[in-house]
Amino acid sequence: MEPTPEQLLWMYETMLVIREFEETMAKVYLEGKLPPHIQKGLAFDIGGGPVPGEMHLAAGQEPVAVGVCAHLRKEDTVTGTHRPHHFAIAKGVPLDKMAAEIFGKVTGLGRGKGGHMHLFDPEHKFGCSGIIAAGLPPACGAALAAKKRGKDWVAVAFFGDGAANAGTFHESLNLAARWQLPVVFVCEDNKYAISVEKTVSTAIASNADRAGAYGMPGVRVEHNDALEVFEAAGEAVARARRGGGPSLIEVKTDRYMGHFQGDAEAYRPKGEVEELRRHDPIPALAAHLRKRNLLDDQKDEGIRRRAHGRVTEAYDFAQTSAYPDPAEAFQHVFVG
Ligand SMILES: Cc1ncc(C[n+]2csc(CCOP(=O)(O)OP(=O)(O)O)c2C)c(N)n1
Repeated sequence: MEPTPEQLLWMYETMLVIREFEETMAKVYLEGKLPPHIQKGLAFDIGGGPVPGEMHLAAGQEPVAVGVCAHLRKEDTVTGTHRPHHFAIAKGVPLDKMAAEIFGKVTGLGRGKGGHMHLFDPEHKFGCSGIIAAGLPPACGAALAAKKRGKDWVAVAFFGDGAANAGTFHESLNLAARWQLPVVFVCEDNKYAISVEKTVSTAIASNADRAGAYGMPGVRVEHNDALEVFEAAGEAVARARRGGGPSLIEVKTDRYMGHFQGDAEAYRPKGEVEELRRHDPIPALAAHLRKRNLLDDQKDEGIRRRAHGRVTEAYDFAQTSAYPDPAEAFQHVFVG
């Protein structure tokens, strides 16, 4: 399936937005976490600064999000992971409300109570969780609801290679296949689960091979390339939409940053990130667009300026928004 010019340009701009969102966050996140704490003997104060708590960024993994979401509509559901920004952006979650949520502001998606791992947007049908593999069962639920209501909506569950060894992965695949649910399972193989290499934790090389055990098609995309992901996802989404049931895609992708910001990354072979960045999927897609005469210097400049403007506006909105009133601390939350 060939992407249309609109889909190609959308994927390119969305990858630029994601990359800039993540690189900006990497900088802002460090505010208040390094000196003077270092002088006080604390190496890294994870509770300090405007974005307290852990931060998992997805720079490098953009092709997975855009290659799949290019096929989705607003009515389709997406569940993400603890590393969720690229999925949310590609699904169309408003950037300003997402940024505000990450900064803990009252204008955020969850009025500042969820933070970066818990972005929920019912309007754009997006949710995610800090619990590994927790997104697969709700994606099956959304797919079951669509099927029962006679809609051609699909659900996509994104998860990591580490999550593919969790029980809910196997339970969800079995249920989705048994009930022929319109769901697409998409595994991001970025080589690591925190510091543990996939080769150490997983008995087989490709999680796509596990699909056969549940009677569904499985495809592995070998390159971190938006066009390759687009092609594999196109078939899987179309199959789900026409009532052909679930499928599983595993994409070989690259995490450019630490598992979390502040990760010393001692487990990485020396020079690994530099080598990965030599195959950056964003210039690769730009080159493809130029070859197809869809991009020249002037157009590229315009797209980059617009992407930069969208990210800057979102951060401005988040940083200038108010914190929630402490009086509403127990509103909208589960209190046991
Ligand atoms: C149920 C559960 N177990 C353990 C953790 C701790 N944990 C957070 S991230 C992570 C690794 C996830 O690896 P992977 O699924 O490959 O995703 P990636 O971080 O590579 O995107 C673990 C074990 C958790 N959040 N939830």
